[in-house]
Amino acid sequence: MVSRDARSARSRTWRSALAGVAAALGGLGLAELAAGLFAPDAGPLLVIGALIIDLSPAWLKDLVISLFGTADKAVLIACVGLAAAVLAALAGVLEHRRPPTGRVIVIAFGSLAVFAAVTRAQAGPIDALPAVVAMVATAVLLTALVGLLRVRTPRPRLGPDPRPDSRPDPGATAGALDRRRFLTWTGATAGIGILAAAGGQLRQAGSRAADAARARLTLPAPAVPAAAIPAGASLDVPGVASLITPNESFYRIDTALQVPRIDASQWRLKITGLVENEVEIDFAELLALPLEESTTTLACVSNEVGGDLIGNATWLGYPIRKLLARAKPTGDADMVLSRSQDGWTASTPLEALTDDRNAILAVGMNGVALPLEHGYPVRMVVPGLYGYVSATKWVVELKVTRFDREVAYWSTRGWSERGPIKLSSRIDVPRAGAPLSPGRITVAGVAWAQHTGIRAVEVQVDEGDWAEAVLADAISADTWRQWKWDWDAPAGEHTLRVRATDADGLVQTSARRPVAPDGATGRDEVTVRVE
Ligand SMILES: Nc1nc2c(c(=O)[nH]1)N[C@H]1C(S)=C(S)[C@@H](COP(=O)(O)O)O[C@H]1N2
Ligand SMILES: [Mo]
Repeated sequence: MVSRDARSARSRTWRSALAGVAAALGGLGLAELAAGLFAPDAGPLLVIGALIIDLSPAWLKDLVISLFGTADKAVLIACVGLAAAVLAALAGVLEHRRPPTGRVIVIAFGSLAVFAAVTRAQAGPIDALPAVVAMVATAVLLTALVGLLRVRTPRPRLGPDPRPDSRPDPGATAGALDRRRFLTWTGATAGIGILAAAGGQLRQAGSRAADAARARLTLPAPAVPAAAIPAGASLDVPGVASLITPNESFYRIDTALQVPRIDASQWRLKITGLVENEVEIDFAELLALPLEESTTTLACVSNEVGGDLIGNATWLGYPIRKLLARAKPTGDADMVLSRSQDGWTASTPLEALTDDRNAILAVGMNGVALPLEHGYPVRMVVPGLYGYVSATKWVVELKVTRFDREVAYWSTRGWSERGPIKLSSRIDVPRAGAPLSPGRITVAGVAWAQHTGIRAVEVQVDEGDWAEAVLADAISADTWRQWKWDWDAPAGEHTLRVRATDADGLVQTSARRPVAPDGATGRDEVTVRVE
């Protein structure tokens, strides 16, 4: 005969295994939700699956593909899920018998998932979030559910039972109550996990739909093509930033923890505020307008002297001044507060959007629809102004207003209300620390003074005289310009400095100022050893 103690021990083993599985369902479900919201494609099962793919030998991959064909990924995820369930059950049992062994298992495998998430190609720090959620939530739920197995279980009675036999056994009643409580909480945990996972999946399906819609979009041909880029605009010096920055390597700066995924067919832009007519335009209407192409260099106010928060692209869009002309700003207006779908705002002088500069509502970047992270479906591009006061991505509203009435996102956080881009220049080659031998060395880089243009660039070695660099042909005043200078380098340690002069004759200052509140100043320099 099996003793009552042995039976209850066995049932508690089953229940602790169940607790482990439910805790993992809860934790992984919440992780899927986090992935759906903040880090698509970084769900813990998925990243572990990807890690396994990376680590498996070619023959195994071939075998799996030959066995399961295109279902190979689904099979892999199912296997990872099954393994996770077995591990979770084991963690439940061990957490019950030898706490905190179960939690240790959860933390160990959670750490593996975090590792898998952040070591993927193109992974950002946010991609660790789902795995961290899975680890922490599973550990907490496991502790709580296994804890329910311990409370108020009948205590072993020492000595003779003083109660008369006729009384109901309070231990047994409490046991039934505890069991019900345990099952309720376990079921609830598993249920929440499943719901959260479903929510995450829906959310990911939504973002994939936005990706797919963007990929399908064919942009109209420009009514006004960009001025041809002169052959002499690139000096073809290896190591100098390419004249046009590829979309993949274009710097990205924004406050969006999660890139807004806008359904372009739902997108509308409203022009509101101090206008005679409110104007509203949808995406199809915008694309039907005569679009213009222009090449403009965008820069971030946080770009340090010599930094790389700057890029040059050919944009396709519609002049904002033409839309504003329809809206007819009233005489007292002096600013446009542009707002993105996620609430971020920028304050742009009305004049910069109505003068002859090519301020546009852009839909295309280097021949393709705007990448999601660069503002799909529509963003602003305004030559001559830092991004934080002009380049609103995912833009949905232009509110015509006054600087003394509204303050934009960064202007309430220590940055200036106005942000014209400062004249600057950068040395791209030689790089600090590169091995150099005496003789001819090409010093080269880029210089920019958007909307004014560059007239000259000079280079100085140590404290010597400034020497005039060769300038590449300009694309326009709105783009950076390459420069180079051939240096007959003597052995020793040397410091190279650069300074630009803009088309108005202003010489780049040597006074070093930090990026806040309105852009860094100073001169880029690089120290090299020639030997
Ligand atoms: N919606 C939104 N637009 C934004 C920002 C932002 O945080 N949110 N950042 C701005 C800043 S500070 C810069 S420098 C540019 C950068 O544009 P990019 O990421 O396409 O290079 O976008 C601007 N537009
Ligand atoms: Mo910026």
